[in-house]
Formats: sequence, structure tokens, C-alpha cells
Amino acid sequence: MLRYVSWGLLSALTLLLLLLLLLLSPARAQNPFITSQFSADPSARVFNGRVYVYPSHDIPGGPGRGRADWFVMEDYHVFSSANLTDWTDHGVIITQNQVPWVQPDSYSMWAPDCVLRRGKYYFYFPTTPRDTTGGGGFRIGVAVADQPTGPFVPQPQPLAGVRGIDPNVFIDKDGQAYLYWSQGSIFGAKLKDNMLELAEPPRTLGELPTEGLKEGPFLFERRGTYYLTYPHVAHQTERLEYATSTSPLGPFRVRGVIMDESPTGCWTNHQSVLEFRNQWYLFYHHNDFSPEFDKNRSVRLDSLFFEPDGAIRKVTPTLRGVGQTAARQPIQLDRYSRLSSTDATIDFLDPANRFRGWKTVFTGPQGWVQYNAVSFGPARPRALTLRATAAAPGAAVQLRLDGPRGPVLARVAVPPGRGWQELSVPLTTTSPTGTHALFVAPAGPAPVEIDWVRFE
Ligand code: FUB
Repeated sequence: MLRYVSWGLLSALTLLLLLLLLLLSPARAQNPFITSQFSADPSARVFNGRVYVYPSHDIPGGPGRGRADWFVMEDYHVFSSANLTDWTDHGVIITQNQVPWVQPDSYSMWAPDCVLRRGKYYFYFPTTPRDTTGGGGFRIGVAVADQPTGPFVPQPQPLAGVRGIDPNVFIDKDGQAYLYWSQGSIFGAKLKDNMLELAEPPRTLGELPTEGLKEGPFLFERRGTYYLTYPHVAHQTERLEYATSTSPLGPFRVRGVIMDESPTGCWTNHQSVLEFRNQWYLFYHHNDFSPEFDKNRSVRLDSLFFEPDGAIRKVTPTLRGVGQTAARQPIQLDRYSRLSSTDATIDFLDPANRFRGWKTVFTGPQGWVQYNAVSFGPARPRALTLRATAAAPGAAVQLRLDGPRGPVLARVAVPPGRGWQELSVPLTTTSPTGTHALFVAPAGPAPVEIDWVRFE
């Protein structure tokens, strides 16, 4: 009897553990860094030494679910990471049909923000109200929690005196909090101490470009300079720009471009800027999982640097993202640092389920891919496993350390016609420690596709 009870208990515990693991499943590193769903408009914050990202959550529209050709967003998730590499999805924190003042079928939960003030987390979000007396359009609501992951309790009414989207809250060194938002232009006002009311009438931050849409304000302070960052349509689509001031509400001086327009035409971009462990980062979005429809976006992050005079150095978007990748985890070469311009391409692993990620395809002998900052640690690996597929005989792959002339780590033959295979080979005598780049190229005449490589 006891044996049955223990088995029953054990199975229940195992199920619980599996459910927990599923809920807290880490996303993959590199860009985009959330790979289980669409995500946009990332507001990144450090709370208690951990990075939290509050993005919008794009979903595909359809009958009874918003407009198929527009942004469709019904809820918000929060994600967190201790190292900017492994991300945990903490699940839904606010849903459109659980906020009293929100039109429950509006699917317009746009770009949010969250700040910590005296032990409480204040989550600001823009969406469509039920009550449109006094004018239509977006209102901004607040929900309050004791933890960064919630549960968040929404206020019964949206913020009085505020109409628009893309709320951002900045708390200055003296404790004064400011709310910024947009509606064509960018507005700002002091918040009362309760974080739930404006302390003064809003003002337009008027020294910004007058032509072209501006939205998505995000303000931060560094060494006494207040940086107001914002997407702006200067030409065709949004690019990220910034202006600086010596005070949170200006006057601002336009300083330049942080990130150029998307090379592939994603119309929106939306940023936040964060310092974490003495390095600055730019969080932004692109439409990686949905190249043909730019209203299903994905959040990314890259390092950001300042010039000696305080100017922001323009950020070039990368797939590699930030940080080191552990050699003993699958290394996604398709999030490369460099890719040859001939005989190599990146494609979805499964076009029917793009969230399964990408593969590197070598179509000819000139192809190669380089992946930087792989961390081997102090213990030397002995073997390499490669997940690959080849259709024709003669396919093989060679891995080198550091670059095209670096020492060869392994050569792996890929047997044809067997679909995706995990192939393990011992490493050559050059088995590395420390941090290195990997350089991977075909070593045979036949085309070959690689999902990932991993060291053991
Ligand atoms: O995500 C919906 C809207 O697109 C945001 O509110 C804007 O900033 C733009 O990213």
C-alpha cells in the first residue's frame, strides 16, 4: 500500500516539476532573445540585480481576434534573466479582459513600462478604454504589484489627464518621478508621489524634430545628462534617435541616431536603454520570426557604447547579441557574428513552426560561418556533437578555433539521406579552454545543413 502511495506521490511531484519547468522554460540566447512567442517594445529594467523585460506581446490576428493586418495584442508577459543569456518567461501579468476600464476585445495592449518605487512595482500600459466620453484613442493604465513578476492589480481607472501610447517612467535621483508618453509628439509631466496621478499639466517636449511621427519615449540619466530616446520616422520607417538635456523635461538638444531604419523594412522599432554590471545595452525589436509581416515582432538586445563626450555610438543590430555562449550548450551558428557572402545562407528549420529556430545552410565549398565568444571554461572538452543533415554523399564539416586559419578542432562527415542526425566525434589534440570564436566551413563537395554544435 505504502509503495503505491509513494509511487502516486512521486508521479504527482514529477508532473508538478515538469509543469514548473514548462512554465519557467528558458528561451535561447542571442537575437531574438525571446524565441517562444512574438514580442515587441521591450522595456528592460534591473530589479534586485536581475534584468526584467516587459515587452508587448504580438499575436496573429484573425476572425474575432483583432485585425489580421494590424497589431493584435491581448496581454503582457514578463521575462527575466540573471545573465542576459538565459531568459525565463514568468507568464501573463495583465490581460485585456481583466482590467475594468479596458475595452475587452480591443487587442491593443501596446508598449508598456514598469518601475520600482518604495517596494512596489508600477506597471504602465496603454490601451483602448470602454468609455470614450471626452474623445476616443488610447488611455494609459497602471497596475501595482509587490514583486516584479506580479500578481499585478490594475487600478480601476486609467490615468487622468493622459491620452496616448507608449508610457515610460523615469525616477530622478531626488526621487521625483516623471511620466513620458506619445501621441504623434512626445509629452511629459511630473508624477505625484503615489505614482498614480499627474502632478502638473502635461507639456509637449517641443525641441524634437517637427516632421515625421515620433513615439516610444524612453528616458535615462548618465553622468548628469538626461537622454531622451525615441523612434522617429525621418524617411521611410522608424529609426531610433536621441536628444539630451540637463533636466528631465528639457529643453532637449537633438543629438543623433542610435539605430538606422531596419534594412528589411520592419516599420516600427522601439527601444529601452539599460546599464547592467557596468555595460550599457540597447533593447529593441525586429520581425525575425515574421519577415513578411512586420506586426509580429521579436525583441533583441545589443551592447551600447558612449563616446568620451557623452554621445551615443550608433548601434549596428546583430544576430549574435551579447555575452558569452557556453561551449557545452547547443551553439546556434545561425546567430552568427560573420557569414560568408557566397555559398552560405540562414533558413528556418521548420517553415511550419518558425519558433523552432534557424539553421545554417552551406550550399557550396566557399561557405563559412563565424560565431564569437564561446566560453569553454577551465576544463578541456574531449568531443564535439554536431546536429546536421545532408542529402548527397561527400558532405562534411570542419571546425576551427578563432578563425579561418585557426587550429582544426574537428572534422565531421555527415552521412547522406538520414535526415537530422546528432554526430559525435573526438576533438583533435587542440582542445581549448577559455573564450574563443568558432569558424565552421564545409569540408566536402556536397551541401550540408547545420542546426547546432556542442562540445562535451
Ligand atoms: O507595439 C505597438 C506600437 O508599435 C507601439 O506602441 C509603438 O511604439 C510601436 O512599436
